[in-house]
Amino acid sequence: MNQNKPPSDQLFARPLEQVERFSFDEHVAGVFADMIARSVPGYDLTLTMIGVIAAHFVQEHRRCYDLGCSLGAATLAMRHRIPDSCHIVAVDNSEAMSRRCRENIRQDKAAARVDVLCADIMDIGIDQATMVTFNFTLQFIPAGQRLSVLETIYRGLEPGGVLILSEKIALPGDSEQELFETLHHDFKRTMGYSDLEIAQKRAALDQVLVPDTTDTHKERLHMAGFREVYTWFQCVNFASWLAIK
Ligand code: GEK
Repeated sequence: MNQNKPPSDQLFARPLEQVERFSFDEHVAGVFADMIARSVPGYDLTLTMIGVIAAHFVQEHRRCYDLGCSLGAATLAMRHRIPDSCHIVAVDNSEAMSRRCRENIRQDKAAARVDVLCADIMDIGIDQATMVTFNFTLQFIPAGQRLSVLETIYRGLEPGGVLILSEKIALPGDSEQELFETLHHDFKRTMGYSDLEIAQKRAALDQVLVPDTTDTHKERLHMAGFREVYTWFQCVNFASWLAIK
C-alpha cells in the first residue's frame, strides 16, 4: 500500500440537503483507507490476522480469494505472508475500488500473482481455493443471497481450506444492541468524526449495510457446509470468524 498518509474522509462533514444512499463510488474510494480505519474498531487487527492465518494455512502453489477487496488491504496482507508461487484473485464490483486496488498491487513488491476482477461476487466462480477472505463485505450482499454466496465459497474451497468472514454484527438483545451501538459511535467520535458525520453516514448506510447476529452467521456457515466455525475476534459490534471446510 501507499506509505503516505491516506486522504482524510470528510464526505459527511458538511450538512447535506439530502443524504444519498451510500455507494462505493469515486469519492468513497478516494478516502476509503482513512474511512474504514476510523469507522471499524479492530480493522487493522483483522488485516494483521488475515496475514497470520494465511501464513498458517496457505502452502506453495495454492489459490486465495479476497471478496470485496476495496483497495486491496486484505489482498496485500495475504500476499505478504504466502509463498511466491501462490495466486490471489481479488474481486470488487466497484470500478473506482478495483482500479485503485490494481494500482496498489502494482506498487507492491511482493511476488505472488494477483488478478483484480471488477465483478459481482454473486457472479464469479470460486475454484481450488485454500483461503477465502470476506472482510466486511457479506453485509452488503442482499440477505436472500448470502447463503448461496457462502455455498459457492464452500464448494470452491479445497478440503481443509479456510474462510475468514468479518462483519458488523447485530446484537441479540435490545440493551446490548443499544450499548454496543453507542460505544461504536463513541469510538468514531474518538477517531475524530463529528456527530453530524456519524448521523449522515448512518443514514446513507441504512438498508445498504444490513448486519446479522453472530448466531445467524454461524448457523448460515454451518448450513453452507463448514464443519468448524470459530469466533476469533469481536470488538463491540464487529466480529470475525474462521470457518474451516
Ligand atoms: C478491506 N475487504 O479493506 N460484489 C463485489 N464487491 C462488492 C459487492 C458485490 N456484490 N458488494 C459490495 N462490494 C475490504 C473492505 S468494504 C467494507 C471491504 C466496508 C464491495 C464494495 O465495492 C466495497 O469495496 C467492499 O465490498 C466493502 O479489508 O466499506 O465496510
